[in-house]
Amino acid sequence: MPDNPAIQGVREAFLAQFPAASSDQALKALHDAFLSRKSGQLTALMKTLSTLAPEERRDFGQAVNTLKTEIETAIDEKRAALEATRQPSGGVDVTLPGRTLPMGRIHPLMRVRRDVEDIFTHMGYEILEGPEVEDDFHNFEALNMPPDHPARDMQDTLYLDAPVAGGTWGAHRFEGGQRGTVPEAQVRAATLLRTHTSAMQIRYMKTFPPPVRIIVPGRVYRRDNLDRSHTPMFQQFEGLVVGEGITLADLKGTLEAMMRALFGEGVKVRLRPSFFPYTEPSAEVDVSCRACGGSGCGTCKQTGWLEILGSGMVHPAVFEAVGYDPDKYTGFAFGMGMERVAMLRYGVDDIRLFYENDLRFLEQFPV
Ligand code: 2NM
Repeated sequence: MPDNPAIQGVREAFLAQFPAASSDQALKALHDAFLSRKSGQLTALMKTLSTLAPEERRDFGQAVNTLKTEIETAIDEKRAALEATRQPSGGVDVTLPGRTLPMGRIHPLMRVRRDVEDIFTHMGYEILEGPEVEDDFHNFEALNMPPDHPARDMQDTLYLDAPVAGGTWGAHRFEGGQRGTVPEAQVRAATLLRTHTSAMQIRYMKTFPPPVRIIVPGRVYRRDNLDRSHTPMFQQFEGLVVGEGITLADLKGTLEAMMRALFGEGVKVRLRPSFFPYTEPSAEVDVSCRACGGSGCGTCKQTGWLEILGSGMVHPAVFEAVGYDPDKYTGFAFGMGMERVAMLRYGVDDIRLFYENDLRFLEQFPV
């Protein structure tokens, strides 16, 4: 009876389909096609038993059962083999090497900022930030810039609530208005985006007595259009030291220490006389050009020097505005743009690159 053509037919049909069944679903489908109670081919064969002569039934039944066992065993074994290749944690092969994720980097401006903060922390300074939205007193008035000072011009400062629409006050802008037409009370009530972090230094001096040793890093805003050397928002740090007997020599020594730490031991520093309303005397500070070593090149416009910051001895009027005794205390201050330092350090010739977040730019800096 093993040679029964009906049984042989079903067996061959199974053997033809079995090799292609290589998933749990395919094996289940195969099992159902041959063995399911309702529609399995083998079940159908079994149902023909009653149509056979009684003496044929035993052999036929045995042969069908043998095939049934063969099919079940084949399916079970393949299922077990599939299971064995599967990994324990839901199909994840934990022994495979991991995919490399792109590595984040420190932004060049933050690199500069951290370096400056380190330098001054080691010299005993406090690092603090302040509000970016300021008022007229802290940003201008207390810094010896009275209401008619040109730096308050609406051309330069981003006001959040301009005293008069169109801006008729300030030194240079007269849109149908007339200089000085805005009452001083309104000027003093203005809110604005700080144009320098000195505003926070005023807050600090109003709150704490000398001695003062602080660095204020942070975002500042100016009404500038974008070009390769201007952005309407940039970042600076300003330093302030106040005490008894602080001199210009202290300023110079501090600046030299900072420049050596930022640009290397060999850097030369020079002070040039300048003017700021909040310092007297005031000095602009140059460092020797690293691109040419001081002999003159395109970077330093053939001068051998690069302007890096502004500084000076704090003006007595500033001390008076914050309630410090100008006869007792002296101090120095400086202000420097983070972008400028980063551009010189890394040879970047367009400030906008720092704010575009183009990975092709950012990926060039160390992790
Ligand atoms: C500069 C240049 C010179 C400065 C002055 C003060 C304060 F609060 F003491 F008056 N803070 N920062 C200062 C002085 C800033 O930036 C170019």
